[in-house]
Amino acid sequence: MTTPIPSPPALPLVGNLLNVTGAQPGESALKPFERLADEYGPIYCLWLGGSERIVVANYALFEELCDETRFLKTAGQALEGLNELRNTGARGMFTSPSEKDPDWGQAHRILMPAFGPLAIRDMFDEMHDIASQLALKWARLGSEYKIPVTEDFTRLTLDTIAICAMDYRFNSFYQDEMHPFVQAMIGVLSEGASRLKTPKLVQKFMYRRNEQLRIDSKYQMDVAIDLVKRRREHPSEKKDLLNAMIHGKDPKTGEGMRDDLIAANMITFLVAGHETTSGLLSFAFYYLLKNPATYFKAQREVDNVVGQGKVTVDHMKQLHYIEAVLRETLRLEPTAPAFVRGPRPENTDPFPTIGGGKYALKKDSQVMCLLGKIQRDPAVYGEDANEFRPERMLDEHFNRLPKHAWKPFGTGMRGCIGRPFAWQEALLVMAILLQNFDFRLDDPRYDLKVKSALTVKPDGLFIRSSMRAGIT
Ligand code: MNH
Repeated sequence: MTTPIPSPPALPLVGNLLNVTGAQPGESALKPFERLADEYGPIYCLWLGGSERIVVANYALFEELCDETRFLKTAGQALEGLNELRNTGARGMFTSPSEKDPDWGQAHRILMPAFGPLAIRDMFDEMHDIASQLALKWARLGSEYKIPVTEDFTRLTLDTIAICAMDYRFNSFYQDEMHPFVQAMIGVLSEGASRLKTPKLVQKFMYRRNEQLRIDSKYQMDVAIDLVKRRREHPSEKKDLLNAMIHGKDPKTGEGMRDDLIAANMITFLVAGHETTSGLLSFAFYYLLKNPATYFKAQREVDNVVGQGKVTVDHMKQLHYIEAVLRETLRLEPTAPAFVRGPRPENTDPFPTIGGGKYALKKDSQVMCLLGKIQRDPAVYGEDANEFRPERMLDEHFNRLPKHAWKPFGTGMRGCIGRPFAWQEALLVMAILLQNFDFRLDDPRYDLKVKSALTVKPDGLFIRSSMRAGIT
């Protein structure tokens, strides 16, 4: 016998929409979902946009969902929505609805080595180049400059992924106006975020916004296709993601990728590869500056490991405390704050369940995993689960956590392909900045406020820097 999944009362037409749209300014868009978990428990069910959506908010249930023999990434409608936004038949890896999709399989097999440890190591010098531009900017502007942390980190991560992926310089540090491609990308992303809150029927009548969306997404795709064509006409030896896609052959079929698929994936990397990492760096600075003991430990580690010389790729694996800081930051503030799992379609069990058989699911159930709750589960992290304590993420503890207790990069076959990329970039930037500057909050009373689009970032966070003595 199964138990019904708890559910807040739904209204006619809008279902539970009003239960989940109540985020206050400064709160994550997922905060209302977290409050519902406090009220209804670690699993509950909502009626949204004409379909059922189950939400899971503790570790025990999440652990079951991570079992790849029973569950997999699904989000049929939501992912198709994102594809429609891009206005292209070709799907990038992220928005592919299924690992059975041949385009996903091909891209996955061709790109795995291009995102592997050796390839990422080769990208270090370019990452260093962009990180130095940021350090130079902050040095030149001096302590009078009220650093808009998130904006400057977004310039950094965007320029980094663009140069590493396709040898293109946005030069975001040298202009106030964002590059037109970036403006189009932001247009598509923010429209996508606001659509999550708008009923489908209403969307149909937003003529002006729909037209702008069409223009932005077409522009994005045109630029990306053009980049592919130009690279084909003017080949280069560079080991970047674009060349990996242009020259790579699928080991399974022997085939190469189509141009529209290369373009769609290029856009995917630019989007998926910058907001999340920028949020990570911004939150890390917030937590370090709010917890000075951790800040000094991190700074001391950089002084011990790197000293006053150039930060090199071999330093990266020695920055254990900073690595723990980044892990703890993503535990508390997973910048991609949720993902969706569902029963494996090929499973023969016609009655999938969750909760050790307690709750019945449907074959096509979509279960949203609320990382912000799961990664703060006191059953795993103890009573101080809400506190920033990087020590608990040092290797000796981290490696002993339950297998799925830390999943900011997703899980299973469809987990984040860019994780080694993001990790190297974040470690490098932390090292360069802590080595060269002392930082403080612009307003010591600032308490964390967040802004969500498709990802989550701090809102209104400003810091000040001063050059450290003895360092040029
Ligand atoms: Mn990334 C998938 C988080 C950096 C490219 N990424 C995912 C998923 C999460 C995620 C979570 C799984 C989503 C789901 O199950 O629906 N990603 C992050 C975070 C960071 C990040 C928190 C940085 C911090 N991601 C990057 C970078 C790139 C990238 C950098 C590219 C350069 N991510 C991807 C791609 C996928 C993905 C591509 C889809 C992989 C697949 O479906 O096979």
